[in-house]
Amino acid sequence: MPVQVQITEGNIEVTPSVGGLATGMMSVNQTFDSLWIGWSGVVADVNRKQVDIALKKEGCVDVQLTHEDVELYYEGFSNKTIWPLFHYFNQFVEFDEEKWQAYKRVNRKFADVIAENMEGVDKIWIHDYHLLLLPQMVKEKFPDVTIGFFLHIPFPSYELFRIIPWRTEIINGMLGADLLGFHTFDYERHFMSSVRRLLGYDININEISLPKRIVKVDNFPMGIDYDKFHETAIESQKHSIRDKSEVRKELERYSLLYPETRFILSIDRLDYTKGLINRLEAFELFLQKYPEYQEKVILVMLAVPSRIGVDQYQQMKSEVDEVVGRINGEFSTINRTPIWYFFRSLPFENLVDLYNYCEIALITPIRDGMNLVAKEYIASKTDGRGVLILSEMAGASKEMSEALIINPNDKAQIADTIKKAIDMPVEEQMERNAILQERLKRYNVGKWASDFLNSLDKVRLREQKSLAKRLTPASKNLIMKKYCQADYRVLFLDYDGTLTGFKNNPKHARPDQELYDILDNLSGNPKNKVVLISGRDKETFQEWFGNRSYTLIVEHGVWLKEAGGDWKMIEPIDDSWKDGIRSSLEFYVDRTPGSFIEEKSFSLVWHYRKSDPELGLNRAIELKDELTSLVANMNLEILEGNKVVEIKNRGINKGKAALKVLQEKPTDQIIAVGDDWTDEFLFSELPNEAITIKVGMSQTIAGYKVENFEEVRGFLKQLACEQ
Ligand code: ADQ
Repeated sequence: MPVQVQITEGNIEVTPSVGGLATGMMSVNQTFDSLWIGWSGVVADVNRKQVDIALKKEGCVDVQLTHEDVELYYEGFSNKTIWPLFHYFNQFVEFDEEKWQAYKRVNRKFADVIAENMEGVDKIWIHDYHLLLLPQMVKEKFPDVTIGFFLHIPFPSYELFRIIPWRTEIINGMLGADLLGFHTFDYERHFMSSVRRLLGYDININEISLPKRIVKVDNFPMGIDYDKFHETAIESQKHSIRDKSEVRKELERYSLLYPETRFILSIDRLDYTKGLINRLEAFELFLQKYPEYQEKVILVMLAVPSRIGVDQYQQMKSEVDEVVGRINGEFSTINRTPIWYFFRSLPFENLVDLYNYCEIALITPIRDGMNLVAKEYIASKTDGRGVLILSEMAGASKEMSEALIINPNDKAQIADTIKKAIDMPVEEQMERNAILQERLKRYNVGKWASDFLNSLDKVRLREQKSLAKRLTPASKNLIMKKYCQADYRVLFLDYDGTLTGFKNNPKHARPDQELYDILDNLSGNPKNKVVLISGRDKETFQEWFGNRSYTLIVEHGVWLKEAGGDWKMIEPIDDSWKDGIRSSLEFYVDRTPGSFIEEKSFSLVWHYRKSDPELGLNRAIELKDELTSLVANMNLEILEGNKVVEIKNRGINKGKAALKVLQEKPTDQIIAVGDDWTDEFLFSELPNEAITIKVGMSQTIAGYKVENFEEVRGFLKQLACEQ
């Protein structure tokens, strides 16, 4: 929450929280009429009403957690399962059904509190790993509300994420959002990879096509309130030493005594992900490797107490105490101690003051979603001096390449980098920091929040447009009315994905009796011409529909067969190119398990539906690249369909073939239904008054959208009932 609640002797005190998210969201809170729902941290059976009244004044609503919730949900599933797993500490991960149940229960509590406060709400922004299931819970109850979700920690690679038994529920929970934000592109791509592998949804760059809607995924690196840090730093320099913190006073006293001393600052929450032990050991190595600095460099290490209810954090505390003790024992002299270690939180001004004073910041997390301390350190520099040493495992390293970037597991590299930082000329420090400061100032936390919310608005607009295309009962009635008035109608129907679902092997997607009945009923009406228009080969369609009374168009418009007639080529074409291209495709089949070649009379198709989804996608990109140069001087084109790459003669498409059919006789009504982008050719060539229907939620030029092939069948059944 943006405020902290403290209860002392029956009094309730509410003070603003400091730190990244709270300050960031504060600016958002002020721009909108908004409500902040969260856990206040109050568990005790205190006077609830008083807490609620105090929070309401601050625009906050408390989700009440019991002691059991805190233990099983917060310290439990959130911090003993998700936190370690998402930070690649799988040795600490606990899989415990009771904790998982508590996680679901508390996410539901949040959903209930949201539901109680939904009046006038059109946007919800959900934050972080404690609430991964909440987007879906809210979406189910309020499908029209726009939901954004931001994950503040890393999203791990699929190989790690897959080990969690509840992985599918978690991914589905997150997909309840309309926009999902991550700090970096890496987390985004790991998430996409899990979606692809676990749920098999189609992904188009950064959009996931769910059966009923599109989810957008993007990265928004979180910034800080740059001006606040910078201005506080300038202000604090005006204060006399008497008003400074004890730590700062001590630093200054020491500098007076030993002016050559260099201070290295290390600040984090005490957390195993932050890499405190390797930092200490690297510092120890530095002192051993460069003994000339033993009496000249001091590491000021501040660790903020955190999650003390979780075992690993207590163990970590003892381990840090021990290592600090050992190094200090080894290198201390009567007057000097190399590590000054403080286990406490600091007031904001004092924190900024320390950032400002120390020449070097050493930030070495093993994994960190972003790491705001790195940004705060740079923002608090007022004379341009200072060197930031930053772990490449922190999301912040992606934007702060002017810092000295290290691998937190490479102690020798860290030790050498400390030396490099000490020796760095002032001009170089200033040059690097000027670039860093400029970037942090521009992409500050306000910009981060507004970018996210603007993106959410765009998603919302697109959704509204997409919703406007839904084939509603009212639009169906309108189509039906025109249908009844028309004396001659032509229905163009794609097959796979439109009249039937996809199967791993296309041969298995045979028509069933229900489909035959629908099509027979429609084509039995002399006012109708039913045209099945598909990318399939003519042998398959001959076998399935050869003796039916429908017109068949196959291979995207190469062959046409009227009911009772023979197959005819729509235009004469040449297939002598196939041998050369086939051998290229065979090379891809050999290297992509599960993929195969389908041969049609005038095209070759490489299918990868059964392959590993990511390998398939990569190979498809490679193959397209290779084919593009191969077919440059040939009259061929490359089509990318649903998990297929097809090479065929240029200038043949469903749209052109459809126009051929329409030339025969004036038509009163045209209805065209298709799911693939090859059907977009059909939609675009048809006259404006044609009724075009897209199956699925992706972008289309069609006039209407339906969800799936079942809905198409329902609609066709309705048509078949009319005369
Ligand atoms: P954290 O893991 O908490 O955040 P970080 O981003 O560094 O990590 O933020 C820590 C905050 O605590 C900073 O704003 C800092 O000023 C404050 N702080 C640190 N030491 C302090 C002290 N001694 N006294 C007072 N305040 C102190 C999670 C993720 C990060 C991600 C953020 C934001 O783990 O990776 O950057 O959320 O998304």
